[in-house]
Amino acid sequence: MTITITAFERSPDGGMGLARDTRVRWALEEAGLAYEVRPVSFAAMKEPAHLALHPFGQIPTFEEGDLALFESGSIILHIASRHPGLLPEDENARARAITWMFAALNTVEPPILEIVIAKFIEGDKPWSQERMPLIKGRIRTRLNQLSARLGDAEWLDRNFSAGDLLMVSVLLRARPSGILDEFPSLAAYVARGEARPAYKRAFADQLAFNTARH
Ligand code: GTB
Repeated sequence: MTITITAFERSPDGGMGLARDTRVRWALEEAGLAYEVRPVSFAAMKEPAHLALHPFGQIPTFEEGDLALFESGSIILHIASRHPGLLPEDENARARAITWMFAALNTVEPPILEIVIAKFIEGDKPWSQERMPLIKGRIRTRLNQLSARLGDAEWLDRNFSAGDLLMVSVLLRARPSGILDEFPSLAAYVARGEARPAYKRAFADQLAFNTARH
């Protein structure tokens, strides 16, 4: 059965890989699965056909046969649960890897998203600059804690897992602000993720997609 995901017709980041289809592409590449990408415009995202797939009118979505999913974390958990390479066999190690997936999405990504919102959506508001130190402080707290836990390990829990895939994807969104580079061990962790052949393929494909004519 063909796997089809959706992505921005043209990502506002011009192919920097920061939109959430990149993490799904990466998981599919790690699992060795072929897939197709359907571009969706901002207008089409809010139309009934896309809303039937994604109730919040966003990307990415995932379709395979009768199954349609939204939410990048759920899509990656689905891929990782059915294909080897992204979750350990051992039950407890698997539960810990899934815990890191949730930690990436629920604990580390929210403060990082705040800075993106403050810069790009609320940048013209009079209070935007005043909020910046607070937002940066919250990000630094999380990255301090994460870097303390990672220590000098290669990955968060022994072998690379979907937990690392999501954590690296989330941390990448902190790089444009310069905050990631304040934490050399996390910057090196992200670089290890980016060096994986599956990530490189996913990144190159999204870049080509975002610079192509559809
Ligand atoms: N929780 C959902 C998930 O994990 O799948 C969040 C999905 C989401 O936020 N999708 C965004 C979207 O469709 C794209 S990724 N937005 C359109 C809308 O809501 O109308 C967020 C994103 C957008 C742009 C950049 N960028 O240009 O750098 C990066 C990330």
